Amino acid sequence: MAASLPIPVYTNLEEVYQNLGTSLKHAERWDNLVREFKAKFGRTPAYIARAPGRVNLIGEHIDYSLFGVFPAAIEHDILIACAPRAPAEAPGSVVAENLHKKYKRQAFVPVRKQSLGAVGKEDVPEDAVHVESWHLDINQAALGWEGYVKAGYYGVLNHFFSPQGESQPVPVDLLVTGTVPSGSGLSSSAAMVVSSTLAFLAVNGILEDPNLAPSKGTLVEIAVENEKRVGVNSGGMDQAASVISLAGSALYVSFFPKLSADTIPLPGPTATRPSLPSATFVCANSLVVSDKAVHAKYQYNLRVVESLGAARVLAVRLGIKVSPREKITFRDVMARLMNEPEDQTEEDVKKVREGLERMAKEVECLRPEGKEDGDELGVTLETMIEWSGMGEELFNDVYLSWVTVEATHFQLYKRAKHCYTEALRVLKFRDVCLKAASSPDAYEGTSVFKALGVLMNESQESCANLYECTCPEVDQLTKLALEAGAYGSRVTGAGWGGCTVSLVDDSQVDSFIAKIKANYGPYRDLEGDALREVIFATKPSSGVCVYKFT
Ligand code: NG1
Ligand code: MG
Repeated sequence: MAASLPIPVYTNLEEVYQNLGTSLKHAERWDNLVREFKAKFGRTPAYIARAPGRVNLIGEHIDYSLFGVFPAAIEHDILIACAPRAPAEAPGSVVAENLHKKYKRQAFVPVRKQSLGAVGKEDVPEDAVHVESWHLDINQAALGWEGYVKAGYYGVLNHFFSPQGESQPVPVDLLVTGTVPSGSGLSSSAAMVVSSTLAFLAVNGILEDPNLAPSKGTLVEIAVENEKRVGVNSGGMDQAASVISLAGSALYVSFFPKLSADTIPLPGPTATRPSLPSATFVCANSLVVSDKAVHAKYQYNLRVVESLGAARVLAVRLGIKVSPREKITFRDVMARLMNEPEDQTEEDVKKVREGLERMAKEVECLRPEGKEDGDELGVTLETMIEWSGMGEELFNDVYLSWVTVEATHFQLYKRAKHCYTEALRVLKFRDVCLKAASSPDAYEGTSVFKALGVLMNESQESCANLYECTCPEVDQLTKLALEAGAYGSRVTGAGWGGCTVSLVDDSQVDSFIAKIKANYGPYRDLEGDALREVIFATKPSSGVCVYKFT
């Protein structure tokens, strides 16, 4: 199981590049980081922690309904060079620099704080005991770059250093550099939080202590927890992809009954079959910023509410038992109907597939009677509450008290239909990859890539029409991608802007990019590095690693 593997710590740079599955083209960036660290802090770093961004190949907006998704790490990453400072400094104090000129030097010191109950627990009872925990100020309203560094540090402090204990965190100098574009759906935030978590684990000797070193899976859990410190309640896909991925493979991440992840090789030439056809994923940024802080966050939360509301109504319609305050998910509804299939073994996955096929039909019961298409399918809040069988007060308390939702209509049918069909597409996509890996004869020319492309296009259509998480620019980019010869093209990440991902034959990548540049308005004036920043081919990269200077 990929999640139980240890986090790789290399002492030889050649091993790092090998692990990245790419050539020495990264060497210059790593050398430059070391040079700059020496110039700023007067000594060689002790470690460099690396965490990549990710592209989601298929499986959009279903992680919070507990269905498996299929991301891959990308070559773009965050690197953090770090070293301990003289122990006379305040325990755990940090001086953080960023190679990006826009981001200014920051210094901060974690403090011990008394709080009620355990850190992060809501609804603390009156008789809760006071506990001490480490605290760092993170201004969620005006989040600076160092907020992500602090978020990563948080979990390390509170998991590994008791505020009263004898062992103290070391003072640290660190230098950050990154190539993951922010606000583009490629998860720069997860890459920042994961690399920071990793840097603090390394510099405090935790990674090399056999009694303390967390597995990759534990690092994912800590990073998901840490990301909440910057105000995002994410599903875990981004952190799992950044941590667990292996070069050349995608990651099948499942969340039911708990988070687990398996690397799945993507079709392409292998050592024994070097002549097999090869295709590449190309990310193209729509340049519409997917602003999680304002518009997209509202849309995102509304989708979560619609999904939960639809799951509750579906459970009622299908006669499934739900306890009064339970936030039942689409996955739970199916699991109860089908006797708890868990996608852990291939046999289970088969059962899940059957379940999904059934659910794609069962959701028809969510259509308001007599109404056929378009927004007509939406229901008012009053109708949703009536259909849920819960009283208004209870419904508001369970489903609406944590979020601001001002929608006049809730699209129960469309969101449910997207979720179950998208989850099924993920399993089909996974199947195509597994078949290609076990029997290269399945290729027959480029049929493997065509099959993946069809699933990507169906996903795009569902995201655009059923989940309504795209925007005109994203839809236009995917259309242009197909015209430029892609096997398939779709929105990736939360949507409402951000990036698309297209599957393109290796031999056509350059002409593909040239065609998109010529036809997508916002790219027309971009050349050289500016163009390479917004549209680029990426082979699946490997997840985190740490380089230790000896
Ligand atoms: P992005 O916006 O790409 O980071 C978000 C969520 C994911 C998932 C996707 C939609 C966060 C940190 N991540 O991804 O968990 O729900 O949207 O598939 O919010
Ligand atoms: Mg993100």
